[in-house]
Amino acid sequence: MRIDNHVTTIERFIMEREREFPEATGELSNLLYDLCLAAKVIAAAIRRAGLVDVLGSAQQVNIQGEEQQKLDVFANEAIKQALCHTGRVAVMASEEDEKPIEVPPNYPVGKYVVLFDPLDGSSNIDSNASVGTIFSIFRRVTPPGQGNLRDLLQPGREQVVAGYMIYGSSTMLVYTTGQGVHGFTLEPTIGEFVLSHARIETPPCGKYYSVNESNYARWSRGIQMAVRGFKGDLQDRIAGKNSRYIGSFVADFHRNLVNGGIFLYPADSKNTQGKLRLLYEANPMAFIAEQAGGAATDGTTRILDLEPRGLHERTPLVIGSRDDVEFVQTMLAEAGE
Ligand code: AFP
Repeated sequence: MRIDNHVTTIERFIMEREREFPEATGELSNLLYDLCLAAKVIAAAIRRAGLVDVLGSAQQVNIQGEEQQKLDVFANEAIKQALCHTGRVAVMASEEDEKPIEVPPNYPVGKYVVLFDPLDGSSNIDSNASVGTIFSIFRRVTPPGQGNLRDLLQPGREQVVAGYMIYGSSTMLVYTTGQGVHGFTLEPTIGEFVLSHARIETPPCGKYYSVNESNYARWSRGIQMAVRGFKGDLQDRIAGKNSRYIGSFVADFHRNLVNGGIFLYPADSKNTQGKLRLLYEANPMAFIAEQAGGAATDGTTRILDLEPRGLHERTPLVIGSRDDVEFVQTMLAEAGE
C-alpha cells in the first residue's frame, strides 16, 4: 500500500495562512476548528441515519419513552454545543431558532458572530440524498458583553468567513476567508479534513442550470425567459445547458461551483420573496461564489450588498457562474423587472 505523507490537514492549512497575518490571535482559526468538530459529529449521525431508525424502533420496545431526535434538531444542537462555551462567540443565530442564541450565563463572550443553517435540505435525508450545513461568520459591531441583533443583521459584504459542509458520497468542508475558496474532504480513517480542492475557481459560463421548474407558471416573465434560454430555446442569445436539481441547496451549489453552473430560486407568485434565507443561505454562498469568480444577486442587487432587516428574511437568489448570472439580470432588465 502506498502511503501519502503529503496530506495537508485543515489545521495545517489554516495555521500556515495565519502566519501571513502577524496580528492574528488564532481565535478565528479555533472557531473554524470548532465548526470542523461539529461537522464530524453531524456527519457521523447522518452516516448512521438509516441504522438509527432501525435501532430506534427496537428501543421503543425495550427502553421507555426514548425518542430519536430528528437530525436537523440534532445538527442544530451539535453546532451550538461546539461553539457556545468557547469564549470565541458573541452571539449566534440559526435557521432553526426564532431568536438570537446568546452565550449561556457564566461563560465568556467573544468577538465573533456566527449564523448557520444546521442541516440544509433535511427533507432529503429520508431518500439518502446529500444534505449540508452552511455557516457565516462576522466580527461583532457592538461593545463587549452579550452580542445582539445589531451584530447579526450585518450586510453580507462584512463576512469574515463563510463556508459549508456537504454530507454526500464523502463529507467535505468548503470555506473562504476572502482569499479564495478551499475544499477539504473528511478522510474517515484518520478523522481529519484534508485539502482536496485548493483554490476552487468556478468557470465563467456553466454546464448546468438548477431550478425547481414546477414553479414555472408562477414566475415573472423575465425569469421564464431566462430559464427558456438555459433550456436551449434562445440559441441566438445563449447555448442550452444541462438541468440538475436536487432540492438540497448545498448539493446543487457545490456541483455548480466545481463544474460551473447557475442555481436560481426566484420569487414567484406564491413565494413573493423567494424561498431561501438571506442570512443562513444566500449571504454565505454569495461570498463563496464571488471568491470563486462567480456572482450572486437577487435579480437586480448584489446579494452581499443587501441590508438585512430580520433574522429570517428571505431573498430571491440567482447564484453561480458569472456570465450566467449576468444573463438572468439582462433578461429581467429586458422584461422591465
Ligand atoms: P429543506 O431544508 O426543508 O429540505 O429545504 C431545502 C431548501 O431550503 C434548499 O436547500 C433547497 O434548494 C430548496 O429548499 C428546495 O426547495 P423546493 O423544494 O421548493 O424546490
